[in-house]
Amino acid sequence: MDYRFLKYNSPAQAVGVLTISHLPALNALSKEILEELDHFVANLPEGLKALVITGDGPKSFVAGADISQMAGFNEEQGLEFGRFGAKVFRAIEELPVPVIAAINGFALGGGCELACACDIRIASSNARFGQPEVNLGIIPGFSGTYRLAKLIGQGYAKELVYTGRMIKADEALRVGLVNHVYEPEALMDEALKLAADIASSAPIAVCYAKACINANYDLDKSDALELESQMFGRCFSTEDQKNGMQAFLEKKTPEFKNK
Ligand code: CO8
Repeated sequence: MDYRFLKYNSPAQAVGVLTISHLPALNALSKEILEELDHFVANLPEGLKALVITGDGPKSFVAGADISQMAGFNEEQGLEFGRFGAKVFRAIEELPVPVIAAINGFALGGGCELACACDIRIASSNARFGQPEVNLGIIPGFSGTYRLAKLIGQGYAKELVYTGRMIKADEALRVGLVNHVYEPEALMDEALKLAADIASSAPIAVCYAKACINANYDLDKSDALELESQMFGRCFSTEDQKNGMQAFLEKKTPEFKNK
């Protein structure tokens, strides 16, 4: 598929950067962009071990879902669009590789929800976050009522969702919505450093760890702990575990083969 709204490049081995690009609408998510994202996550580049998602330009990560497209929706179209967005974001959340959102400006509505579907969020100091849907007569529809509340707690999520208030990067950091805040010109370098650090870890182990942490959404304590034991055990069937432990014992740097 040729992408019109997505740019992909691989600036370092096993690290990819996916840029959402629709500058005239501050990278707002249209149906077409969601379709491209859907295709991208179903056809992940081979050998990828960490993915960075960002928005094009200095001003916006993603300014929400495309309001001009949604304005004329009826109930059925709203449901269909909401379900499609939720499916795509879930696929991002469940990718076998970690995803870092490098939030370079507005992350509003569907943009904030996209960031929440990523594993790790880092932001530039000019980033702005919010769920302004109630000011448009709708609610967060791409799983924002679910993931935002899981991430920052019900109380703060409710305040943001009920008021539509925008918060700055320092507040997002304080409430745990993002892990780190950097100056705008440093953001991508920091995202790439983090991605490279992740990519140097044993990929199967990272993938299993992600699956276990994500499973906390669905499983009760006993099942979650059992899943962790199962995945822990499965690590011992990999060559990477043998190499990793042998390298430690021989005081060498391990070379992981993703096997
Ligand atoms: N959709 C479409 N176009 C947009 C959007 C958007 N979300 N955001 C910005 N744009 C467009 C503007 O219309 C404008 O276009 P034009 O130049 O043609 O007038 C251009 O981008 C630049 O925007 P502004 O001139 O407004 O730039 P400012 O710097 O003055 O303001 C803001 C930037 C604050 C980001 C402002 O543009 C804004 O408030 N945007 C809307 C933010 C918003 O409400 N987002 C939530 C959308 S709803 C949503 O995401 C729901 C997700 C779940 C959907 C479920 C389906 C049912």
